[in-house]
Amino acid sequence: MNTGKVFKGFIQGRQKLGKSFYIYSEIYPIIENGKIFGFVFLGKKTFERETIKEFSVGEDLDLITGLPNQKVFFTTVNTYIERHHKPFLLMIIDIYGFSEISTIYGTDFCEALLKKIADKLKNLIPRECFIAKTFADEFLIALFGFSKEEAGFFITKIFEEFCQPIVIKDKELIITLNIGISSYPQDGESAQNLFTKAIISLEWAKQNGENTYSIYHKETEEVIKNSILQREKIAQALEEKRFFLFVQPYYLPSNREIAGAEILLRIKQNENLESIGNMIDFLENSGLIQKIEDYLFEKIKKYADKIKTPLSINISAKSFTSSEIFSKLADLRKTLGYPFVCEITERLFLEKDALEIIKKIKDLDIKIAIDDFGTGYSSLSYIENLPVDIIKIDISFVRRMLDEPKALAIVQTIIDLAKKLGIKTVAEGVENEEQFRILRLLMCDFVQGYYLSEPVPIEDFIKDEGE
Ligand code: G
Ligand code: MN
Repeated sequence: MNTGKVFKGFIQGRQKLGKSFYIYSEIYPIIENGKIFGFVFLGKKTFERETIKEFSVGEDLDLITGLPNQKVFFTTVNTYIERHHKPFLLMIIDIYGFSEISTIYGTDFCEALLKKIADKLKNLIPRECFIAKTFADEFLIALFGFSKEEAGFFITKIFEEFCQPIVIKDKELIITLNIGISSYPQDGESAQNLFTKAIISLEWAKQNGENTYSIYHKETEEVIKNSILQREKIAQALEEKRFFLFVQPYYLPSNREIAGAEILLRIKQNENLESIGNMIDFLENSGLIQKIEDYLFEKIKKYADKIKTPLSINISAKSFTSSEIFSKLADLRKTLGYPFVCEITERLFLEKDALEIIKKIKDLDIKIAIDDFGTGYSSLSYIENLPVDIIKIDISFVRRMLDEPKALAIVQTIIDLAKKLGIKTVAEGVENEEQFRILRLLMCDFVQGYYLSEPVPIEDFIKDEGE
């Protein structure tokens, strides 16, 4: 007979009156001819909560919540697989924006929060199931006996429970979650495999916003793997400072003089330069956009006294959900010394406090341009009520306006309307002489596009300006 320890640590129990107790336990499988045919439980002693810390050295238990850790979870799950071969679900629950909560409220608060969450989850899970915690902010649950079809019931219960605010030190907080799920035996044959699949599902859920869950599907794996690769690629590019500032001017149609210049970021990948424009959704959802904007602001400040042309800077609508952006913009405004333009897309108008945000930017003496106008959530009430300075007519209208009368009518109407409202217009993506001439006839205030200049490295732009 051969025995190997499966679990060593504390199991929490609850008395009828609600007082917790702990049992120090060791669980040994009894293995014969390579097969487990039973377990030996060694319950040693009960402890008060206060004394538990001395014993839980972190080897098997999570020090904050007292739950078993990931290692124990894996062993328990693998043992269940070996012993029962029965279906179950592996679930990872992640707290949305935990690092922000930790920045705002501090470590003590977060430890208390994790304990409360652990308690809530413990009360929710069926008795025969197993809960543990990773070293990060995720909880692991093995729903023994559950199939994919039965997952919905349990998930609903979790989301319902977490609609209630959690109270810590007089503060009320509603936290949101993401859940990733994989199932045995379809998605993997070991705890480790199932964990990887659940992580993939969790990533998928995270990309769909707060309070979402995802059950593993082979088809989503490719998408998620790509986005994980992409995130690593971008994080690495940031680390290695492979982001470069490019500048694309916009011009006065009357004399083709430069009126301003838009800053665009490019990532260098094996000698190729990639725009970040098509990754915005991804960058926003992965939280990388903040890091990139910080980098951008620092770089612009470095060049501030060398550039004579007024600058336009693209800012993601998501950035305005945190108030930090306003101090960053104020700082940049001070360094540049003139009212630069902040380009935002119509997505910002989906924020419930869009008006507040726009006013705050204007209060910093910064101009506002609506980028890619006409493709998102354009509404006449926005341009009537919001103090917008510039409208950038989207490239898709400019590209089609010579062939499609409707596109031309839209371009003309945007220009006329803007003029009546005292808003300037920039036509994006002007690629040829004909488009340029039409826009000049329509009295578009500024034009931008490959016809006049492609984006150029900022160093070259500065050099040209100096000549
Ligand atoms: O979303 P925003 O409008 O900021 O995106 C600008 C992007 O448009 C840049 O990546 C830039 O390279 C690209 N761009 C600029 N001018 C032209 C143009 O004339 N034609 C095309 N196809 N793209 C352009
Ligand atoms: Mn832009």
